[in-house]
Amino acid sequence: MKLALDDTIAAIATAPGEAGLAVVRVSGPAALAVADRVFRGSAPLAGAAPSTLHHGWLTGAERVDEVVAAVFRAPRSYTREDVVEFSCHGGAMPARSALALLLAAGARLARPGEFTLRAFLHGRLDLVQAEAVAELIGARNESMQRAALARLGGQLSRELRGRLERLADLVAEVEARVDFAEDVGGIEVPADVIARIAALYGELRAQLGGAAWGRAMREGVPVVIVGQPNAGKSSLFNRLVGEDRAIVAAQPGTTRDRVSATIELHGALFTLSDTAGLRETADGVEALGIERAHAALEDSRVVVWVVDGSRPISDDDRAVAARLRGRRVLVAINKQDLGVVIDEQELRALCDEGVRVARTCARSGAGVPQALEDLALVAGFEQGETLLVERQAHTLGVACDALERAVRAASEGAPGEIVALELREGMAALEELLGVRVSDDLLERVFSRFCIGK
Ligand SMILES: Nc1nc2c(ncn2[C@@H]2O[C@H](COP(=O)(O)OP(=O)(O)OP(=O)(O)O)[C@@H](O)[C@H]2O)c(=O)[nH]1
Ligand SMILES: [Mg+2]
Repeated sequence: MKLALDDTIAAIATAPGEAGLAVVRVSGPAALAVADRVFRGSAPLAGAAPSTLHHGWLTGAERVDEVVAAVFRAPRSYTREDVVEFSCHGGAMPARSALALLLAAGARLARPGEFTLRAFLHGRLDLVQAEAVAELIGARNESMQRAALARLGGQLSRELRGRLERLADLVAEVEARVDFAEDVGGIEVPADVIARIAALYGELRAQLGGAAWGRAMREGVPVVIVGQPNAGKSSLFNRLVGEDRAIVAAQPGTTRDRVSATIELHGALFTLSDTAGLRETADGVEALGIERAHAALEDSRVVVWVVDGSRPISDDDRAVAARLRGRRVLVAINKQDLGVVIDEQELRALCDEGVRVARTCARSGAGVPQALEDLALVAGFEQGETLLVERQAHTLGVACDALERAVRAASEGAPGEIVALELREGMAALEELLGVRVSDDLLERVFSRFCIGK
């Protein structure tokens, strides 16, 4: 990608099709001059005050549209360059004719994402924020929208910049010891510096943990339904997903395979999986199903644990509870219609703090709407949870691995030079993540995902 900033670019910024308006955008040093070649209003736009609107006509050999021109002057514009945005009539022709006029008047057709690229090159956005623009445009549910807006607002960038600064300090400290080895007592990395590297490493790892969550949000947060045979898992699964997908039968050990369905709750996607009841069994096929249930449990941070409320807690229940530690759990006390004998206090005590309890009758559907609300809360994206797009997760992973190697080397008493090398690699990755230092290739990859006109 040629990173020229000296030419003036133009593109249609709105989606094609019949609509009230279509917007054509011009940005660059000659934006006002180019616009004035085709715009006929009460006065030339070159003399317009910053951030003002002007009515007029776009005119070539003949008039092509009646428009409103919005004038933004550098640096107070999306790209930090002079920008004119023409609001044309919507539909197939007006914007296309307007664009043709602007190109004939000296603008170049913008490449996908080139307006945002310019905002990045002029320092208005870092790379994480620029990616958030694409994420926002592509957001398909409220959670994705919220996450993209948080990143656009710079939340993740600030965190990452803080960590990059701390890493730079650590590099400086380790290297200073190498440079003045005699003065500061040896070239090994002292324990307090190792501890600080390890702490930073831990934070980056935790942040990386959010990456899987980000992917899940686009594809569906995995939620596994577990419990003992016959507790009513399949019945509840069918109720939660709103259709009869899983086989329900009075006989324990009915479900063998994992059955999944995706639902939307408060704008986020959840992929629910019904699984085989967990118990010791001599039946080979059932045992395979139970293995699958365990595997599903491994993949899911969110669990719905279904218990039969009409029976007291059994040792098998306690065994299930032990497997749920560290996960977000919604306990569904099912079969409410049969009379509840289970000890809810004890049930809660078997779980981590923060567990939610729902009361359901999967047979009639009673309590299911509330269970869905509870599920959304249990699975809820915590504030401040970092959601990363693939590139960010990958680059953060590179930084993590480098810091992990640095901690290991330093702990084993490796010379400071070696530790510094690893730290520098981590720094380079964080810089790439933020776009402090990036190759043209990377920019090409990031911005080619954008639509034209953004
Ligand atoms: N009375 C009553 N019966 C229920 C309720 N939920 C499920 N059942 C019944 O309990 C039996 C087992 O239900 P399933 O949904 O197949 O239970 P499961 O947990 O999937 O069982 P496995 O697949 O064998 O592990 C069936 O006869 C259901 O009709 C409920 O809320 N009340
Ligand atoms: Mg079942």
